[in-house]
Amino acid sequence: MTTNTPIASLRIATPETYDTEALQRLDSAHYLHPFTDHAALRERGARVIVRGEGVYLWDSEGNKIIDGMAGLWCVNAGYGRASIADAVHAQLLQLPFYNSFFNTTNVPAVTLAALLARLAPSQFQHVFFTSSGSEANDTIVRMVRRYWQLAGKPERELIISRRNAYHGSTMAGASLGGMAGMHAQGGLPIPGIVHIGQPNYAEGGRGMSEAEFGLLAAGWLEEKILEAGPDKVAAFIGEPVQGAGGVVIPPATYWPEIQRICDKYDILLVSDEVICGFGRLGTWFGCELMGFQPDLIAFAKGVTSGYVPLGGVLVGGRVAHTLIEQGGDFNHGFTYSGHPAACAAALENLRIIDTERLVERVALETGPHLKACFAALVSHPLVGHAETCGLTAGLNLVRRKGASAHDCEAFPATHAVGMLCRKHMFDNGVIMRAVGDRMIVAPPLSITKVEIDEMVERIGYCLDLTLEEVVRRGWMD
Ligand code: PXG
Repeated sequence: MTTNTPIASLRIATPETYDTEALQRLDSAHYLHPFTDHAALRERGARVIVRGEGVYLWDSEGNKIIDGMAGLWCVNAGYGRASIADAVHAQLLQLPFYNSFFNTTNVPAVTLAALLARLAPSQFQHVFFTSSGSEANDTIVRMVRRYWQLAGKPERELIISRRNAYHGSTMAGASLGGMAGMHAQGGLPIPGIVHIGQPNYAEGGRGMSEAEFGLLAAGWLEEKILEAGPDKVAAFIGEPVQGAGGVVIPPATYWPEIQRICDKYDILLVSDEVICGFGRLGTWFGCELMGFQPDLIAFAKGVTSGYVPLGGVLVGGRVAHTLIEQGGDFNHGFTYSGHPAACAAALENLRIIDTERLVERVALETGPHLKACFAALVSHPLVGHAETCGLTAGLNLVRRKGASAHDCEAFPATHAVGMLCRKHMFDNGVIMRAVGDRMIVAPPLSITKVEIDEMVERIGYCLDLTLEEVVRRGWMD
């Protein structure tokens, strides 16, 4: 169909020339999207997003959408930041690329490394750059194994992660992740990675307090360590709050107990902060809110607000010292490690987050406001329970409400009520993610209280539409 398309016509269309159907045809003919059922997409046609400003997006049909997911948990500073574009532009003119291999460095990478060391908890004085969160987690797998070799314990290779965690889509990232659907498509996880249960109180905490459940769930780590043999275990990895898994917020007792167990068995503790880093939870890093001191931190997304791809690993003193003083060459790296334009974007983005006090605003103003708004949504007949942490929140669509999260009756999974609800949101100008029947948001950190009110009002309206449809289909009385 498109093999004869003239090359000259394949330029980026301007707002005056967007032809949605033509773009959808090209999209369906040539573009394989991530995590997408392409046969279904071909039927519907992809929505073409063409512009962003603040917390709003516009599609090629002129619809204005409030972006409750900050792109994909990443546009922390909001859209349309000319100063980030200017910083990247200036750097591209000055030096678009040079590598950091072979005893070479570049000015933005050095400066960003120093800034990250300043922002991160004090044990982090070193950083390794990648271009994504997946690459950051692959780097972590290689780094912890190298660390234990150098520490004289090469048999410590096993990494413990959690079910329903998301750590990326590369072979190691998908293996660290605990997504059954991903493991089923290609012989994963790779050897040397095992999983324990997630600290999901609504799912597993029936009959106990949150505090008791937190200790129980952390105890699964100790059980797994003892089962594997403590001298075989290299590291434990977890997201402070599980994002893609559905905004799973652990009880306050969980992470301190995980820390105690890792210390007891001398196991490296890794915090995957690809979502929680750079202010999402109201602290610069999620581990600070959750009260633990990791040895390694994976980051990406919010470090540049997604304007340019960048990720990396913050390396704590214990690992850094061993790698630097005893390690010689660490045979690992990417062409784009420390990419000057990506680092320039990060520097300007972090300056914005700092000068606009976005992290404090999440802690003191916007986060508490989102909490109050989601607490109010629980009065809706479809909403069983809702939880928030900083500027991320989730609510569960249920068939019958109960006195607590444990007493609600879920819809059968085959009804896919979450997807139905997501479609109403999509059609009515608000983006919310569905994880099963849990609807989640993580808006830009630049969102105002007034914009939160607008987002929540639209969410309420779409919940009404979903309720009407669910009743019409006879799925609810
Ligand atoms: N760790 C965490 C905690 C993540 O959330 C990654 C690693 C991988 O990062 P990259 O940059 O390689 O994608 C992520 C990514 C979703 C969704 O549906 C979430 C992510 C990616 C795609 C979809 O919520 N998070």
